[in-house]
Amino acid sequence: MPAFILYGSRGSTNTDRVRLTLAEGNFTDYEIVLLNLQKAEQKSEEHKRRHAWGKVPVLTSADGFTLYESRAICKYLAKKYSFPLLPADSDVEALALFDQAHSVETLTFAIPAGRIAFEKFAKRFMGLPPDDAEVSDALRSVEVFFDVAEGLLQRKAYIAGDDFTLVDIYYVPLIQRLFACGYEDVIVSRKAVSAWWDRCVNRPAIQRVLAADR
Ligand SMILES: N[C@@H](CCC(=O)N[C@@H](CS)C(=O)NCC(=O)O)C(=O)O
Repeated sequence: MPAFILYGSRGSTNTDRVRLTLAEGNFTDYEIVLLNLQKAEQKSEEHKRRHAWGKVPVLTSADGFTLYESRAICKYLAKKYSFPLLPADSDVEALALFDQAHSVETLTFAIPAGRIAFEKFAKRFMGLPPDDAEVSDALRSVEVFFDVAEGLLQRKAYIAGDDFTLVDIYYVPLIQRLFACGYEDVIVSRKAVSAWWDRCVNRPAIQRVLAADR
């Protein structure tokens, strides 16, 4: 029996965040069950017992422990299986800087980047046109975000400090969406951001996941 089941869906950036974390931890003792979001399988009564809002990803372990929210799952996995993706518990300042970087990613980057991904990527599969005004507005926020990140990344190699951490992984799925939607300039036009992105995306574990999805 695998250590846990990961309920996810194909093309889900939130599921991919967890898959990338597992790949970085070199952890394979799990089963992935893919739900079809187009068929609203995530809203079934069975799945809503795992996730009250009927979303993916969700992790359920053999002993009945259930957890949703992609970043909470990633952090749980890193702690439980000692993936070298978090500062040491004894380094209170590094942990605080990790939490700071985590909040910035979730609240300042992922919200506008997620709006772009929804308008330009997800809506295609729903047969709906993008709302161009919504895309322009979100793109402006993402540009401003990376203007600031450019300054920070001139002084450190990774987003939370000198080491690659979970927070760097958190960015990968939505930056990939920006590339897929034709907005790669947001990254490649900024020297330090672009170098950071190359350092992250060229990691062997990340390359393995991306290659599997091609
Ligand atoms: N903040 C949540 C977001 C979860 C989420 O919105 N997942 C999407 C797939 S990427 C989903 O389940 N969408 C289907 C729905 O909302 O019904 C996380 O990080 O896990």
